[in-house]
Amino acid sequence: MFRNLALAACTLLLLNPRTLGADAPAAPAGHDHGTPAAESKAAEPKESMFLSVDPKAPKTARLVVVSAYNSVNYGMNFNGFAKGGARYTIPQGWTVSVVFTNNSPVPHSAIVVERPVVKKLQMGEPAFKGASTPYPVRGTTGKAGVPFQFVADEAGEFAIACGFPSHSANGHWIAFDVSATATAPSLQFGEKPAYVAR
Ligand SMILES: [Cu+2]
Repeated sequence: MFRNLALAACTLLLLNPRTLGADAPAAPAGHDHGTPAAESKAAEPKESMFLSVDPKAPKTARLVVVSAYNSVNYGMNFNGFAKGGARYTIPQGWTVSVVFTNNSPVPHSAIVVERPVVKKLQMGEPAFKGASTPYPVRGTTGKAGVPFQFVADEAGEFAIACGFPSHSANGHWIAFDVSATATAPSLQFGEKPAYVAR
């Protein structure tokens, strides 16, 4: 019964995330946004959980990207951040090896796009060859890790966005910069100093 309620709430969320407010059926008290209870137990995100350097492969950054990590932005977050609130910076030319998981029964995905694309309803093709989960429009559910890898061969301001239609426009994206001058990958949460992986 409870599970059905939670799924019904998620369906509502899919249809119109912005209208889901404090009166959402599955919204726990004391949170800013409604969310299924199962999503609200996540530990405080720590940068080192989501970024490391591969000790065996040269110039390879390993990213852990978790969709619906917690209840932030109705679960439409990566690693607990939405609307560009977290920022990866990768040195140009490095290989980026991502493992994507989705904590929610709502389908989500991850696709690297140029920053202005996040405002669109559809994400189109990834900015780098291979830089998305399979079928980013359809999305995936389930906590099994989905790996993908690409070479960040062009400097610029990009984003890791959800490819499910309208999610990114509703904030389901974080910043992803490729830097011609950085010498090590880093991850910044909000206004905190960036965590540099070595
Ligand atoms: Cu999404």
